[in-house]
Amino acid sequence: MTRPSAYYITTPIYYVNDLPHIGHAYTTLACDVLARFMRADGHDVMFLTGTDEHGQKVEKSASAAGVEPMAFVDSVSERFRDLAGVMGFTNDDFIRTTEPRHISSCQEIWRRIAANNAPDSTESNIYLGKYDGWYSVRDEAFYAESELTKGADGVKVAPSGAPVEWVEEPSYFFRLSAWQEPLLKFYEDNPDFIAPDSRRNEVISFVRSGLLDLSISRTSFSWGVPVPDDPKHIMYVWLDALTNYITAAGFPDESKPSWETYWPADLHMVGKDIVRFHAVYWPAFLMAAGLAPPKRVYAHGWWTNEGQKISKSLGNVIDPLEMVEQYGLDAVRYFLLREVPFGNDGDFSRRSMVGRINSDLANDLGNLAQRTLSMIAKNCDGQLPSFDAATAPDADFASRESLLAARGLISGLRDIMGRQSFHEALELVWTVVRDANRTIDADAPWKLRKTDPEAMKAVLWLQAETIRHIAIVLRPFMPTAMDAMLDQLGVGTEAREFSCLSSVGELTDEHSLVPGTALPKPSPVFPRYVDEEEEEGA
Ligand code: ME8
Repeated sequence: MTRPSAYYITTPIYYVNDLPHIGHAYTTLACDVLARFMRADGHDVMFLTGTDEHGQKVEKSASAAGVEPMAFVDSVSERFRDLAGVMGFTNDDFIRTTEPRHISSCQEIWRRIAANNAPDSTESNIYLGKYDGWYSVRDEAFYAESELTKGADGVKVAPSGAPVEWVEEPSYFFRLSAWQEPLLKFYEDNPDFIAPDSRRNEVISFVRSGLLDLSISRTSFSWGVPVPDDPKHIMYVWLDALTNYITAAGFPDESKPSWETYWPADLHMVGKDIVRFHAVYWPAFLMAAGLAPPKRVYAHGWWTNEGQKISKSLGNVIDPLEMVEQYGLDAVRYFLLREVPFGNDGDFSRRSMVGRINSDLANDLGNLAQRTLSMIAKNCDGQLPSFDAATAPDADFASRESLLAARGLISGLRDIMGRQSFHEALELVWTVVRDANRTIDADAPWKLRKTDPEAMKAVLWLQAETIRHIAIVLRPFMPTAMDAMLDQLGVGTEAREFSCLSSVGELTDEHSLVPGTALPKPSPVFPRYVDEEEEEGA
């Protein structure tokens, strides 16, 4: 069955024992903006996030806190639900890997993987063996000797810098080595599966270099999902965690409408550090279980803070709540997706944040809306001015060009958002914002006020209609501020979806602003940010 309108997007599920930081906020924000964009464009969206609550790391943290693991995860997973409130996230589900629905899903995927033979083999995908090797609890990952280096104090460390320990225990293995060729064929057949290209190349060369079988169970601790029929073994936390994406779609009950509608997922958004798990292990597990792999994995870059790596030990972790309190939610959402080309690493600095607020938001967009709205309030009795496309001497107005450009935005944005190129989407909208500021200067309605009031009204209407288009396409990025702008334009809440935009070359249609509509008193949506530290220094 085709499902043209469904769109299933996921964030990674976050390790429950860390405090939410800018990295978590960033991944989920990107998904939230895309989910809002797709909903506004008429898609049936399922947006999932949640917490990763099993594994040795969590068991250790609970024991350090002197509580049972379940009590520990119950209290700390709350912090990630709170983050959604702080950041304005609109996830449709929040999955916890300790939920019964997930335990049965994990055990079923295991059974199916085990029931099938590895490609070109008469042996099952899963076999019992013994793991002798290095393991990092912090990364919850196994490493080959060749991947390790000596850390500062001479002990061996993983590429992530995390310490490793030697593990020897009975373990079930997944015959990953047999999936090397099917994976390479899958990447070739699905060129959009991994993005951006740099990550795709990295993954393909990793797989080409040869895959080792993967240990997928542990016996030295118990906080996890028991392996079916052998509960001394706990499923490897990454097999457990990755399975969350199908649990939330209804697996193992494949008769559920949600399964039919949403699986395979359209997009797993992840950070670059966990691309291997999502683009190598996960499609191999799914194919081994006879299930379809997701359509796309996008691995974004990492943030540094004022040029420094963010880490607890450096004490420079950025708390999303503090950022929002200081700069405002819409500005933070805008900054994170505008400042850095999505996919690249980026640096957070106070200076660049304030720069974006004052130049892009206050000067460009805020000013554009404020100029038009305050002129309408003063000179048109607070009502949307009249405009008649048939009779207005529109050919004379530069402002009609910016309206036509604003009406063309959505088709460009659809393509750009389909590639998750968030910064490019914002740059495109800002070409129109800047253009509209230029055209209002060129038309100078403040001069027309005396010489030709009808022409002034036509210019103000054209500008107001341009702002309506801009505000509607920017709502996924800055929902609160754009709703405030649309309120000031008298646009009803039912008229803010993309179906109320038009990409055709006409100036008016049935969705256009209605002359005569009474408008509320305007107030600036983006005030300038006055940096107290700089003020004091000045
Ligand atoms: O990896 N900049 O959970 P996690 C940008 N439980 N992104 C960052 C970042 C930074 N400085 N620091 C972290 C896990 N991230 C697993 C996922 S999914 C089946 C299981 C990103 O809490 C990082 O890249 O460590 C990852 O996408 C997420 O935040 C961290 O998740």
